[in-house]
Amino acid sequence: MKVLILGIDGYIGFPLALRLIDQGHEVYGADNFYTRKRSRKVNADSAIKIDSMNERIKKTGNKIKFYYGDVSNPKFIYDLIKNTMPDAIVHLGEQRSAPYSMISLDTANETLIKNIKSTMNIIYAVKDIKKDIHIVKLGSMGEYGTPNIDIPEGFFNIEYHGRSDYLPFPRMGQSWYHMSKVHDSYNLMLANKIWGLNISDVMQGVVYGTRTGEINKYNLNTRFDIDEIYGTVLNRFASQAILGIPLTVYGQGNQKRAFLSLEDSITCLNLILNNPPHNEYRVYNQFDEYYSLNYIAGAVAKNYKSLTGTDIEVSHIDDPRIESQDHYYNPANENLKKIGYRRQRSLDDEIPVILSDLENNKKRLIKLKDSIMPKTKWNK
Ligand code: USQ
Repeated sequence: MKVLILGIDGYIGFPLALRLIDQGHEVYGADNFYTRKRSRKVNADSAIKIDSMNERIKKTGNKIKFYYGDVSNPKFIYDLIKNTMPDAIVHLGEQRSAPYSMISLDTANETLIKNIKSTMNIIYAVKDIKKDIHIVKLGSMGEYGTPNIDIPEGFFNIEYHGRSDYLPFPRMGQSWYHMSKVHDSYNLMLANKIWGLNISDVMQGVVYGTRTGEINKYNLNTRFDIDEIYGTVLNRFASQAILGIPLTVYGQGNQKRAFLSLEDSITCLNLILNNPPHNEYRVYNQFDEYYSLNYIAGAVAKNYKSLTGTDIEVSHIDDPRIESQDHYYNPANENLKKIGYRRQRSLDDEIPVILSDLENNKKRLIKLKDSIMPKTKWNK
């Protein structure tokens, strides 16, 4: 397979590239190093040192062909697709932080406009240049919000006033970032309806972890963010434990979210690439299990205690976000199981590995300490 990864420098993009080259696929990648730059702008950085893209490519034996550019620029995307003529495009190249999108009108507009534009660029370029390309688009479980009913995979049967239909499930993102992904989903759905494009729309949960089999094999790290803007919850809790500061559960901690390890995320994307839809818009809810934030904090504290013998405090701080604190949550994830997904790494497999990797990077963590406490508030 010829695969073009947009956002190849990111947390998911780079390990996915390693998995694909290891399997003998032809890998092309694009990035404008936006996350590296934005992260420095908020006085943060990857807590685990990562190589430059040149170094990364060299260490893979020059198996990745890299293009520098911005996916929200239509000319860049058209030229890129004409030059590479891939079988599949994995679009991971969007602004990926919910807190970043909530800082100001500028960052909200930047997130909405750039994210929506990038997906539209891909839709039009694929339609105009090579209609059978499989578009794998990274969406978010957060597109659904937290409704008081079960969450299906994209669509559901509904009866209303005596009539019934199979309709898109309501999407209720809780940040401008999540809303940008909601708009992407509707745009992809329409692109399939009018031009028959082959689309896998991936509603991914919160990813945790520092490693995959190929990160170990090639000895090449992926970035790992722990700051209030780019760090996600479990990765942040693990770094707080290593720094000896109380874990920052926002609000009551009964909020439930869907989670999966980095290894499982890469395996799922690989399965999706190997099972392309034909003239279909297909939705996958990509997660392994769902947990409350209290459970996640407890799992980090428990693993920290068994590694070090030391207790770590779990604190409940004012929730900077507007989100339900205690709610029903029951999302489905059958579509990935149907194409062969089985969990490879559980929470208790992965947390000790994360803690040990972070312990080895403690000096970097100490430098990032000031970026941890949340400053971005939804209701400001
Ligand atoms: N949270 C805490 N303490 C923290 C950080 C977060 O309690 O120190 C809570 C948040 O309030 C939220 C939950 O943990 O309820 C998840 O927050 P997060 O920052 O880990 O994840 P989120 O902002 O939802 O976004 C992340 C990724 C995004 C992806 C999404 C999947 O940044 O790209 O789309 O996870 S999902 O959460 O399913 O929408």
